[in-house]
Order: sequence, then C-alpha cells, then structure tokens
Amino acid sequence: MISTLHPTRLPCGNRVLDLSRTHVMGILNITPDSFSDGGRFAQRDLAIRHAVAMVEAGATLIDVGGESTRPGAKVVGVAEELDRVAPVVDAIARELDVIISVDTSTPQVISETARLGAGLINDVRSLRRPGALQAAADTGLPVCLMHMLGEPGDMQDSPHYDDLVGEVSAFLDERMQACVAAGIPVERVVLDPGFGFAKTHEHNLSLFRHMEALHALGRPLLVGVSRKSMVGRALNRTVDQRLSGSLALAAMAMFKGARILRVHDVAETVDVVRMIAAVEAAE
Ligand code: 8Y4
Repeated sequence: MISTLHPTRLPCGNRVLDLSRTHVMGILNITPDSFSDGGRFAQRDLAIRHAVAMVEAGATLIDVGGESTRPGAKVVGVAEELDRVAPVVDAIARELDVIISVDTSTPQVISETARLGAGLINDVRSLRRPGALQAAADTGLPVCLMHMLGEPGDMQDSPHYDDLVGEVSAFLDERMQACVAAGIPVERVVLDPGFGFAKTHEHNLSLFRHMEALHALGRPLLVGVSRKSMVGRALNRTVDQRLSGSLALAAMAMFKGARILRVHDVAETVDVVRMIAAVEAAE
C-alpha cells in the first residue's frame, strides 16, 4: 500500500477523521428525481432512513447533495437547494454519529449547513462561485476541491489535455492556493481528481492509473467513481450493473492511497476496505 506523507487527522467540525485509514463516504442525493413521488416530507424521511442504513453499513461520512450535476439537469435556486438539504443535514447531525459532507457550490448553503452541523464542504466547482471561498473559510470546516473544467452543464464531452495529470495537478494546486489566500489553512484541504468531470473515457482511465502523482500535492485524496460511466464504458454495463466494476476501482483507489471513497454501495465497499485492511495488518 502506498503510504502518504500528509497528516493523519482531519478535524471536521465536532468530529475528527482519522486519515491513517481509508473511509467510505455514502452518497445521499436529495433531488426530486432521485426518489419516487410522495412529497417533500416523504422524501426527507426516505433520505434520513437511507443515511441511517449507510451509517449502519459502515460509512463514516455521508455526502448530502441537493443539486444534480448531471449535464442538462435543471438549475436549482438557492432557496430550493437549502430547502432540500438543510432539514436532512439537521436531522443527520442530531441523530447519527457520522461526518456530514455537503455537496454544494452555493455560499448560503455552505454557511447554513455548517451552522446545522456539517463537517466537510464538498464542492465540485472547487469554491469558484462568487462568495464561496469566503463562506467556506468562515465555517472553519475542511473543503474538498475537485478537478473540473467548465460547469457540470457545459463541460465538454471531449476536452483536450496536453498533460492530463500535470494539468489536473496544476488546477488543484491553484485552487488550494486560492483557499489559503482566503484564509482556509492548507491542512483543511482534501483533493479529488474529479473522475467523470470534463474527461473522456481514456482520460478517466489514465488519470485513475496515475493518480498517485497527486500525492505530491501533500493532501489526502478523495475518489468518486462509484457507478460512473468509466465503469459502464469499460464493461458495457448499465448503471445498475456497475457494482463489481465499482468495487474493483474502490480496491485500486485504496491501494493507490486514496483516503475517502465516495460510493453508492456502502456495505459492499466497506467489506472491500475491511478485507484489504485485515491483510495489510497481518505479519
Ligand atoms: C452514475 C453514478 C453516473 C454517478 C454518474 C454519477 C463526485 C462528487 C459527484 C466526485 C466529489 C456522480 C458530487 C456525479 N461526483 N464529489 N460529486 N467527487 N468530491 N455521477 O467524483 O456521482 S456527482
């Protein structure tokens, strides 16, 4: 296993994430199209139950998102995003022993969810929206910066890179420096290669293969590949047939030193992580 040099404790609000091991982050989408009809309260209830199940299955973080990043998805207004995410963050913070990650780019959502007990800001736009850097800095929480060119809606399907790993690394370094300039200590930064964001299939595979290079930036890595198209394309599988491929990538990401795995299938991924850890702990 690749050992990384970065420190082993990440303070996340009222909890601490032990970065000497690999953690599973369960995905919790609160978008109207994610759940069948039944109204706002039924959806909230379902979301909270899903969070409970993921924590029982071994997730140490839950990533709560209220805005779809799928190309062509409807733009969600601030009030609507807050209305989806805030009650769920509030309930999880009160009821569960887990670090709440908030998948948002919206300054008001960053501030309000931090107040309600969020422990990590996960922004696929790397705090590039006006006011997002300041809002994140004011929370005192760690942030996950992810590589993406453009916006989820308009990110090209065939972007060009002369030096993929170098350009991803330079982007993350620039965003990390922007954080530091805004008052977010570098010790609070987590980095993410951004699989599936403005990358072709070949880019995704190549970046995954060479992700160790990002350890040179000195910060823990979060990897999100669960059920993504790089699995679907490599194996010719629909979204609901991508578990085995996703678990193969989870195991590989762990070997490559990733410390947080963002996944849909928590129980299965936790088994992968625990199995590898059991072997790695042997004489
Ligand atoms: C099937 C399953 C098809 C999932 C597409 C998807 C990441 C992320 C997303 C990531 C971080 C997604 C919010 C896209 N991906 N945050 N968020 N890293 N940090 N697509 O890779 O899961 S949403």
